[in-house]
Amino acid sequence: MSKLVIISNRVASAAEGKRSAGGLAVGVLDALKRQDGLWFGWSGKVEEEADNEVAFHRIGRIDCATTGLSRKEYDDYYRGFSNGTLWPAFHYRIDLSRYDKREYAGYLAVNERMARLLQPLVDPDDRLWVHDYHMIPFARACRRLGMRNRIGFFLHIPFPAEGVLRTIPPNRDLVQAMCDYDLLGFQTRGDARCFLDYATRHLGLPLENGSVLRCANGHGVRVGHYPIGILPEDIQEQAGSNRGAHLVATLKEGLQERKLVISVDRLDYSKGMVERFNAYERLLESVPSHRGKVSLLQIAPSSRSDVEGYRHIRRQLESTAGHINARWTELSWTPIRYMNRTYERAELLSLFRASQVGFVTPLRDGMNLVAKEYVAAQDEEDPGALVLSEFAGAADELSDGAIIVNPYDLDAMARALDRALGMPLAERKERHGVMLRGLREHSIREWRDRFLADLDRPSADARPT
Ligand code: GDG
Repeated sequence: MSKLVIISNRVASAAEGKRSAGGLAVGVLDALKRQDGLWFGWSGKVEEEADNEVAFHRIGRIDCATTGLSRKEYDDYYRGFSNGTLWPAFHYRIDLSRYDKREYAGYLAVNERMARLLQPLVDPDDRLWVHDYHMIPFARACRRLGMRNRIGFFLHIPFPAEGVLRTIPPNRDLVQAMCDYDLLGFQTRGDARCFLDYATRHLGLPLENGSVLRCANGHGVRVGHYPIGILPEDIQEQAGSNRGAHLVATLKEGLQERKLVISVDRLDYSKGMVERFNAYERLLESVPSHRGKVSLLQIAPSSRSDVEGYRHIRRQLESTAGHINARWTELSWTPIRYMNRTYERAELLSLFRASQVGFVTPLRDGMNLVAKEYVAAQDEEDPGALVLSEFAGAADELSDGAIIVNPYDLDAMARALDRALGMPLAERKERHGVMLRGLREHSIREWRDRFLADLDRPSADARPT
């Protein structure tokens, strides 16, 4: 029987499988849970020399195969081109994006080495599903090895507009490499449109039937949008379980009836945390009745701390929180609780349920699973309100129930917070109901099924032999 092979930069270890803090890992684990398959990628280990060994482990029923990276590969491929060039540019931070052609060569070489290591583990009728910006040229590397499997690619982060993409010097090569997939999936219609704009207008490739791009080599690539979802029932169950009860009790004791606004993000400059803290301060300045009556809890586990932009955002956030707290704190009230740590998933979900407002305001985000998890974790009889950035992919699906904000507009964010904190129960229930229905209809299972069904659809061509 053919299997599903998932390829992503990083494969969770057995221990991380239980408490992973990345959106991709959450999505991949859920997608593989009910299907025989293999998850292949980097182990997370950095060695002096890459040894081309593949190690195997299991996460529940899922087989995992991993390899290490050499120090140089890590610097060029991971820290360099993936997270120093692609991530910032794809999130519209061209001020933080730098380019070094040696790093790009390293990025291509790691994709090629990974493809060579995977090849012996793959049967000809297996389907390959490649994830995210680290692995854009993976299909091209496979094709060069003669692999003719169906290969799909899903981009978890935004795909930028042409003018931004072109600031990455090898933009043409990257997009041409995407032509070696059979299916390209994006989070939103807007992302898919940006890709098609570039491919049709800049590269002059024809689009057939609205969704199949005819590439220079004659191959047809199907292009679509597949917003990643969650498992709402699972989240509801965990949020209401008593695994987080102790934590919530401690929190409530400290809050003493104050309202709680919660934000949870990997510590990343794309998540808009500084702007968010400033907007919260604007609320305290402009609506005095909230002073002493509300707390903001920001949970932000560290991420990519060896990339310079990340060290900077951490310092900036600490100083912004420090400044706001120094200005407003009273003996019995701390306005911002900023925690640079992770929680167990069930604990996190219980904290979502115990908060009156979910404050999710990235400057750019492919989807943002936290927004969806916040909604699913609520008590349906007394749900919290969601304030959500218009620049999160999730805004496409949640705009009927969330208060949508522009994260660059501090006054508008402060007004939105004020509105969310004072929202009557009937309105909260109505908005929550609309969002929850949408999340149930478009769960992560539907995301996986739709993507794989489209990957199986014969594309509009026979791949030239
Ligand atoms: C990328 C894209 C896209 C966070 N802190 C803890 C913790 N988390 C979990 C959250 C959520 C996940 O991590 C974060 O997912 P996001 O979607 O919010 O963001 P990214 O990590 O940037 O993910 C994003 C996603 O891929 C999927 O396609 O939505 O746009 O950037 O599940 O709950 N989990 C635990 N403890 C923590 O402290 N257990």
